[in-house]
Amino acid sequence: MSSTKIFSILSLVFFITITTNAQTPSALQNIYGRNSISLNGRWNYIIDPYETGFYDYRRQPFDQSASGKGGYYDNRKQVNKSELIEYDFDLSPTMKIPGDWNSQAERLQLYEGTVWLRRKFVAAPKEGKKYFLYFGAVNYEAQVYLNGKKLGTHKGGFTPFQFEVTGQLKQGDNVVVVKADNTRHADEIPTVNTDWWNYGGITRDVLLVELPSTYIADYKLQLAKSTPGSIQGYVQLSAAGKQTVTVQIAEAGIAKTITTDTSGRALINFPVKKLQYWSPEDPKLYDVRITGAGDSISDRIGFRSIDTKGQDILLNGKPVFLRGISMHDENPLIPGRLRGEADMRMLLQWAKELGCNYVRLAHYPHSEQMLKLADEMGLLVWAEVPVYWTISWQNPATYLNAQQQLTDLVTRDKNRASVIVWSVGNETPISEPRNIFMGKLVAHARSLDDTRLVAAALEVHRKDNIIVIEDPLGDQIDLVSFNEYAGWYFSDTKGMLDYRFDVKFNKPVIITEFGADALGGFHADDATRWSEEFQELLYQNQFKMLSAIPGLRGMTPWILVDFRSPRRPHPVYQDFWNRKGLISETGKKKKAFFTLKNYYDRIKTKY
Ligand code: GCB
Repeated sequence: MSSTKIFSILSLVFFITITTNAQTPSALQNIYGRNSISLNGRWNYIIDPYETGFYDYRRQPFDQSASGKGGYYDNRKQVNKSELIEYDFDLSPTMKIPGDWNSQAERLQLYEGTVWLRRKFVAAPKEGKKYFLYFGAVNYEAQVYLNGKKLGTHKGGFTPFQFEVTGQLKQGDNVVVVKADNTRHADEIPTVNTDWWNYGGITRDVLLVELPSTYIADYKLQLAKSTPGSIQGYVQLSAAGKQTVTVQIAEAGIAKTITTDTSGRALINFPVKKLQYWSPEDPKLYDVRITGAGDSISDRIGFRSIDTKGQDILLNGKPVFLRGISMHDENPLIPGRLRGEADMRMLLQWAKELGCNYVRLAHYPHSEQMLKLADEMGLLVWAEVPVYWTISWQNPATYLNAQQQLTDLVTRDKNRASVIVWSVGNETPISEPRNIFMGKLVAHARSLDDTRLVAAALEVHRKDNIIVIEDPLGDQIDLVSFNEYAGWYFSDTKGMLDYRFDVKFNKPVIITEFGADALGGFHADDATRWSEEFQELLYQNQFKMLSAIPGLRGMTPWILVDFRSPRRPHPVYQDFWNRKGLISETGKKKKAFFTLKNYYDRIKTKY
């Protein structure tokens, strides 16, 4: 029986994701709270630039032929010596999963296209249980096959997905094959043009997850925005019909039994008298346990409120200044995508050393563990979808793709206290079709979650020496949040001080980016581009400029660490690195790191 049939109509309604062959749910809530076996480790791979393992020589997909056979997913081995098979996974090299492919073989460094990845594993499926094959992220398109049968397709390089494999999973030996394709396309999200490395492959965890026949598919518990005296949300079971569910937060004295409605959903609305609110200074997490319908799951959830009032951002009702830094999901020391908790901790620890209480996780969803770590370490988070620069605003499929990625992000991270902002995009140029597209995304984010702020990193315009923020999207979002590169992309470190800001909205102002490239260890006078001194002076002058904005409530300068970018070819200063990091590619702090740290130390006492 196919996974499509196994899913009830109900779960289809709730969890439609971007697939072609199968409808599969958005990520199950709290995947790391589940019984699972890890399929991480070494996977054999075959580079397939012409997609020979997917199409026959008439360019017809093998998996759509009458037999469904012929592709590399058959995982064939020569059994007699006259047999012609032009691939062999067993004899092919291996790479580490999770891990992008670019960082694991020289000939893959700049590769864009298809790579086949295969992992053999042993399973012992039990009667009455359900099984899911889960991927934390595959960039960009994944076609997944289990034991030679196609499970489905997923698009989107930074969001999780899974396929139900109950009935297809065998006792004993199993084999999973993934065709990962990171080819860029104009109509996709992101589009062809970005300022980051297009790392391909299975970049996050792969898990085989075991669940009871009816399971807790999703839940949300958050401090209500309008009535902070209560915890609100829901528990969603995988099956329709009335069942009782118990929610316990022992430390807060909460133990409630609620009943699901005919759709399997039970609403939560618990008044709370005494709660220790989560904040960067005191990142208190409560143990939460949900039990019902033969399933149970534990989580650690923090409770806090976030709101705006005039030009203030209120955290737990009190004004807060967001001392932030932007970061990519990249470890410069590999260099490649973050591969586990140690890599994540390293980045967030650097942010803490800078004196941050806030991070911008640019420009796409970072991993689920990263958000859990931010919860634990007390860092507020701006979370974003890769609606970046100029995408196909008028293509309905592109919009649906963006909306799905936003849904998957919010679905996954809605219980994380650290997340205070959903960002629907970055530097998207004003036009009527774009305004409609972005406006719909803002409304969608609000419809999914009314407990957080919604924003986007806007562009600025210059009129003489005035930097104007007048993007009409500013009316719809909660923050006046914009990127501004005075001193780098326009003007220089002296001339930038002549600029003033004209902010057209009476909302909290957040500078989502400013910065300058500096090659770590290159020292010169402060008028010399690429020098640490230039970058340092630019930061100092930015602080002067920004202090003139009355509603300034935070910033996330660009960026914590140098990162790889195909757009940066200068042979001496760049070598395919964007050098705007405050920390170099070798992990060494540049002068501007301390400039920003001093500034944050100074203003810390004000808020
Ligand atoms: C930006 C983009 C960011 C780039 C940065 C730069 O405005 O949002 O993705 O990397 O500028 O360095 O130019």
